[in-house]
Amino acid sequence: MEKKHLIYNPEMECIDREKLKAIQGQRLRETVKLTYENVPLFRKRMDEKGVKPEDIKSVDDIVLLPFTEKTDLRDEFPFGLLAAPKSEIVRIQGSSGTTGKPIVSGYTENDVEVWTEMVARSLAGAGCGKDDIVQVCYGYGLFTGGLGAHQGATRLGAMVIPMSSGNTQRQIMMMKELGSTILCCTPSYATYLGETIRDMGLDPKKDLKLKAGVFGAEPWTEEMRKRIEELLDIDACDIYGLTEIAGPGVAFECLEKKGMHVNEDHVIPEIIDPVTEKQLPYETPGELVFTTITKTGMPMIRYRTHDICTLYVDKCECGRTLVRMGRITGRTDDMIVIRGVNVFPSQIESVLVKTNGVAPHYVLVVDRVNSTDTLEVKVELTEDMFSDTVAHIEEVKNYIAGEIKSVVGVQAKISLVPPKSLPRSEGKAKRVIDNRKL
Ligand code: DLL
Repeated sequence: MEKKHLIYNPEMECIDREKLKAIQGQRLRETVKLTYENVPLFRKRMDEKGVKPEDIKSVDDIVLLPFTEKTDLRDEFPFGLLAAPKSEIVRIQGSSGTTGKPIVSGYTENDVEVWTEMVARSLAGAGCGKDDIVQVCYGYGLFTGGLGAHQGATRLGAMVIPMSSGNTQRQIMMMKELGSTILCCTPSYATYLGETIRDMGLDPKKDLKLKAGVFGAEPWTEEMRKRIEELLDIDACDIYGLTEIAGPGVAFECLEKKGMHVNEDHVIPEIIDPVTEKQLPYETPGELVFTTITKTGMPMIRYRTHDICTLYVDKCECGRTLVRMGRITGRTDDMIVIRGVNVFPSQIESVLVKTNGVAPHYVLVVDRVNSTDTLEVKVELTEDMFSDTVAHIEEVKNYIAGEIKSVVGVQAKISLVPPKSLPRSEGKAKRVIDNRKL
């Protein structure tokens, strides 16, 4: 059957690529000037490289610019990277699961507008319009998922049900009673919802009105897509984003489901070799780097996402000319995403080194049980503690679980193992065993 494609902003989404390049060049020049004049760290880096804003003449000159890293956001926390006066910032959003200083980004009214448009495009890509009922089960709060999807759906004139995350029975009841047609949540939660719906004896074809889902915030696979589509009888589309750039909507899939269109009139994507830091051509996998070209609050120049993927430039059947990014196939750092929460092994290590009775030898085992990500922390006891009472060992276990929950934001199973029982490696320690099939 011929697919009907809804395009929110055809003028931009289907733009001639030469015209797009010219717009990108102009916007890049403005962003570099704004950032150079207002962000001391960026000015210092540019000066060190001997590059002046005037040297940036077209989008191809982007390679002259310095990179920005997540650590820069931490070091400059909270407002050091703002290019606008604090009084112009109307929203703070933050990233999940970071220790101590979180990653936060400040958005001006303009930035919220840009982001809203990007999500509106994304939801339209999955077939959402004014008559739809959008159930948002991404968390509302600092995390960009809930508010982001909410804003985009509102922009389309759809009816929004701001459920936020959790409370599965209630989600299903509302979905059924209100007749939700579009579902927004993480792919793992979509699977769980689907399985629960089936366990309850409901038949999505008869009992629900869902037609599509917009799922992201964590890596997923084609197999998961098939499973979700079967369980819920819907089209499942991928959506990508990150707090530092604009939350969900940086890139989105249309109903062709052949990769996510990057909103290139707002962000310039690049793929680089993570070691040499050289730009790579289309269709070559590498690390994804973004430069924002319409943001005014906290613009990001060549922000290294550490996500690995491939960009494709061939035209999509839907008519959009924007490049598409394939699925995220891994990361160049050691970050893992557990139930949508970004977790770094170093955060867990920071808890373990402060705990009496355990040695800093540990392994994190990540798995997916009944569609839910699980985390097991295996850590070695010290010789002294190994011969201690069972009650005392249990106390240590509970303490570690509590600390990890509060620092990382994820419930973990703690397994205390005998001294020297975990494998030692000669090179870089392998801290993470990810058994999820990605
Ligand atoms: O996860 C924003 C978002 C919300 C995207 C809702 C989509 C839907 P952060 O919490 O800052 O922002 O985490 C960003 O999550 O660098 C990726 O590693 C991962 N990620 C996000 N979307 C996808 C996706 C939100 N579709 C980090 N596929 C990113 C794979 C994803 N990984």
